[in-house]
Amino acid sequence: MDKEVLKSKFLGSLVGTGVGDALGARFEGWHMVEPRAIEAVAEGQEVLAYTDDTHMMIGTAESLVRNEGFDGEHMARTFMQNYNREPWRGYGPGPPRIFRLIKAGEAWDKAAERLYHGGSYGNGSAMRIAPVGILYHDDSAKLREVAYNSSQITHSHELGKEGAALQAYAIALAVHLEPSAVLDPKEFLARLGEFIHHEVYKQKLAKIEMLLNKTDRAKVVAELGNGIEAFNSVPTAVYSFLSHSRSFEEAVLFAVSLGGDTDTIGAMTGAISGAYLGVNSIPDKWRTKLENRLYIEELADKLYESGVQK
Ligand code: F2R
Ligand code: MG
Ligand code: MG
Repeated sequence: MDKEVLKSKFLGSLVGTGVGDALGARFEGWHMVEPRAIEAVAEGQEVLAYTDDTHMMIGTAESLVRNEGFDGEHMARTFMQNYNREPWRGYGPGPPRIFRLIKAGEAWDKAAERLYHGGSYGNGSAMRIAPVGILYHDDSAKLREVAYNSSQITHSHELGKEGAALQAYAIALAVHLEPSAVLDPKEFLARLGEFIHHEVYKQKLAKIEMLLNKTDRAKVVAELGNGIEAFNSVPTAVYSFLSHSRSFEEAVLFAVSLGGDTDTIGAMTGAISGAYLGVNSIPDKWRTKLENRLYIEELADKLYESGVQK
C-alpha cells in the first residue's frame, strides 16, 4: 500500500475516534436521535469537544509512542495523570476507582479485578483502542495480546477484553483495505469471526450479517444493543461501519442516531471508518473543529513512524 495512504489511515482512525465521540457527546443516554439534529448541534458548536473516550485513546497513544510498544505500568500511570488533569471528561464509574487503587499500591494488572464480578465488561477499553488497532494492523497475535493487556488495566472481564480485541481487529482489517476498493461486508465479518473467540460476540457477528440489508434502526438496537457494555456497543459500531462503508459522515451519523451510548458508538464507528477511508474522508466541517486535533494528528504520525520502523 502507498505510504501516504497508510499514513492517512492512521490519522483517520485517531481523528475519527475524536470526531465520532464529539458528535455523540451531546446525546449520550438519548433514546434515538435524528441525523439532522446531530448535524445541527455540531454546526452550532465552535469547537467539537471530546469526552473520556478520546481522552483515554490519547493516553493509550501517548504510552505506546513513549515506550515504542506496550508497557502496562506506564500506560496505567498515563491514564491516571491524564485523569487527574481533566477528571470532568465524563468518565465511567470504574476507571477512577481503579486509579485510586493503583495510587494506593495495587498492581496495574490486578486493580481492575477488584471491581464488579470478575472485572468490568464496560466498553471503556474498546472505546480507546484505536492506537493498538493501527499500530499492530500487521500482526494479529500481537494486536490481541496488547488489546487484552491494555484492557486489563481497567476492564479485566473476558467480555471487556474480547470487546477491545474485536474493535482493534476491525480497525486493523480496515487499515488493510484499499480505500478505493469495494468492501465485501460478508468477507469482513468472516475475518472477524475467525479472530474472535467468545460465543457472545460470535452470535452478535451473525446478527450483523442478518441485519446488513435492513435499515430499521429500532431493529438494529433490539438485536445488537446500544448500551455501555462492550458486547452491546462494539458489534453496533461494526454494523454502523459496514452498513455505510463508503461514507465516514453517514456511518457516524447513523451510529449516533441509534441513541444510547452515542459518544462511544460514534467514536468506535469513526475509528473503523477513518481507518478504511483515511483522514480526508472526515468532513472538514467536523475535522477542523475537533478539539486538540493537531495533537491527535501528531500522535497518529508518531505511531505511523514507529510502525514503519518495526
Ligand atoms: N460515563 C459515561 N457516561 C455517563 C454520563 C456522562 C455525562 N455525560 C458527563 O459528562 O458526566 N460515559 C463513559 O463511560 C462509558 C465507559 O465506561 P467504562 O469505562 O467501561 O466504565 P465501567 O464502570 O467499567 O463500566 C460501565 C458500566 O457497565 C456495567 N458493568 C461493567 N461490568 C460489569 C459487570 N461485571 N457486572 C455488572 N455490570 C457491569 C456497570 O453498570 C458499569 O457502571 C462510555 O460510555 C464513556 O463514554
Ligand atoms: Mg464518553
Ligand atoms: Mg459513552
